[in-house]
Amino acid sequence: MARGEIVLGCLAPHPPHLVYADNPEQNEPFSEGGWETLRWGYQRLARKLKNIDYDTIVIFTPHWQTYIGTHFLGLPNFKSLSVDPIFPNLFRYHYDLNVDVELAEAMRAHAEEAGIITKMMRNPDFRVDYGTITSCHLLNPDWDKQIVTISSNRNRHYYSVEVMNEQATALGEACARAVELSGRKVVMVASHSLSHRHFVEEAPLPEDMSREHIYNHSQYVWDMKMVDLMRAGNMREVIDLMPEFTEQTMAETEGGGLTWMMAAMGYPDYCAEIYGYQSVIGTGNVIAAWDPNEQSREVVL
Ligand code: 2X7
Ligand code: FE2
Repeated sequence: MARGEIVLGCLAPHPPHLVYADNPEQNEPFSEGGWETLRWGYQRLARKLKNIDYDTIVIFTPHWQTYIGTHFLGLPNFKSLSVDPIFPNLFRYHYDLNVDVELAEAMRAHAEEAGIITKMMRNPDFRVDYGTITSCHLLNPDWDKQIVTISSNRNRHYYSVEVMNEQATALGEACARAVELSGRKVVMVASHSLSHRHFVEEAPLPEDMSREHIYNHSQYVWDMKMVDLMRAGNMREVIDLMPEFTEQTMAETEGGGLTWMMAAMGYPDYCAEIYGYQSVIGTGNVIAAWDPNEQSREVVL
């Protein structure tokens, strides 16, 4: 069997607002649009993905929070209605997703070998989190690929951001070993925003773009520092700065997604493809991709 490989890594934020603004048939609420900078960026990245040969999307989500260990979806199919607990007015999405259980089990086994506490989620009534659904929908609206979803263990809250960074690194390395031995071609996805201070009052019309802006300037400056390092191909420094960035901007990197993905990909020293940056309810969101293949790597923005 040929060695498996990670063919692309994506930083894919998941505000449910983006699905709401797209009006896909799976989502019940209706919108007049909004957040086009991010949605058009996603559409461009989704077109790139259509031209890449891969088997499985492996996604790490901060909205499946587990307190004892790291969990993996462990049944071939999950189908239900996902209602966002904070934005039920925006997100009531009928999902039907297929899981690459073999790869999920291999990742779990490698993680266990590395000393990480793990569990497979085998409850058929388990409701898949909106982070997974939103990022997967926007990256692949056809839902024609299998998925592995990995939960976010709350290391940050039990211990510290530094411990989160170390644990997510070990998990990323274990997942990379599992991919190699599986023979699969995999797209990795870290599903989260960057800075994460946000407004606590919703505009009467959520998609009223005259109300949308970043929460504060220091949050913006931090986000741009991180995006500049991504553009420069300096992911080692991004991960080294992670504890400070996460603490100062309440960043959603606290779940470990970007650290996990960068560890799995060996800290790329080539330029990230940037597909767009925009705020959603004041949070900072960048869509970025790391393409190990020099022939298909692009300067997007
Ligand atoms: O989960 C989210 C998020 N990460 C960013 C913005 C808005 C809502 O939900
Ligand atoms: Fe989130």
